[in-house]
Amino acid sequence: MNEIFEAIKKASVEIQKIIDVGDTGKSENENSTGDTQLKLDIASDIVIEKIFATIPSIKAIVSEEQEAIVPLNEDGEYLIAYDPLDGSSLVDVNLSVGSIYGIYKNDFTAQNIIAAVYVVFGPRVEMVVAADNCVKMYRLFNNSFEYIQDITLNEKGTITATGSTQMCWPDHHRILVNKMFKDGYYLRYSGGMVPDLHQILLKGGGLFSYPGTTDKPKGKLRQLFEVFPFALTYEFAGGAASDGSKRALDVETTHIHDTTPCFFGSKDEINKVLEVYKENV
Ligand code: FDP
Repeated sequence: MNEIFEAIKKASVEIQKIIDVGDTGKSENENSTGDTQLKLDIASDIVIEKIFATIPSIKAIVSEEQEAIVPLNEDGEYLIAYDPLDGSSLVDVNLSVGSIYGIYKNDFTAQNIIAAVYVVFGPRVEMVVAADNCVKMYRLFNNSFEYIQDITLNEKGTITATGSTQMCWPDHHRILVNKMFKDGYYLRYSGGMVPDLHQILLKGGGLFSYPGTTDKPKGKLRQLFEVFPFALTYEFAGGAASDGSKRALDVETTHIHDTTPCFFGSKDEINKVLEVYKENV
């Protein structure tokens, strides 16, 4: 799998250059989930596909920005689902964005994800690799990624980050979040899944949630490109991930662009979610 991690590093160096100097405007296209694509989304997607196409061990890829699976090598062993530039609504205000990669075997299902990588493009570029039951962080220095540290979550954290608008939260979600504030949790939500989850991982723990809402009962975040890669990362870091009633990595996928409500955190916070949600899901 090392050649895949190396390919992601190479793509990330290119994407950083595109973010630095590229046009941050909207394109005229929509992706399969109905989001208007930015020119940067499309440019990043092209970079990744080109680089992955040179790796013989990759059987097929699917991008959050594309409708269908792209076959690459019949004899390849790995399948990759990726979101080339997540959090694109933050690009024009210069907040951090990121790329997310889920590496699967056999088929694109939660049971078959074996590794995950995300890259944060912030004041610094950091890459986090979840593989072989551990989570390792690297930082970009002069076009090369250097190992910085392993990441492990505490049993309980101090941060809460929750998506959508309160107007669309179900009552039990409001109860959960209010309880966390009463218990002293800090609100930390930038609106970018990658930096928000990265912050919780590096600060030892907490909860990131994107619940099912009145306007999006199945949540907003996509299973293959966003939820499963982070679920694996949180589990490998000693935390947990859920859809509100079960382990996120037990969620079934019927279509590559399926979404699911999702919760990622330290074990203590995920237990709180399950307690509050058990009466209501
Ligand atoms: P964005 O729409 O900017 O691409 O993946 C979608 C995402 O961002 C996540 O990065 C982020 O966590 C979430 O949507 C934010 O959604 P809300 O604005 O509804 O909270």
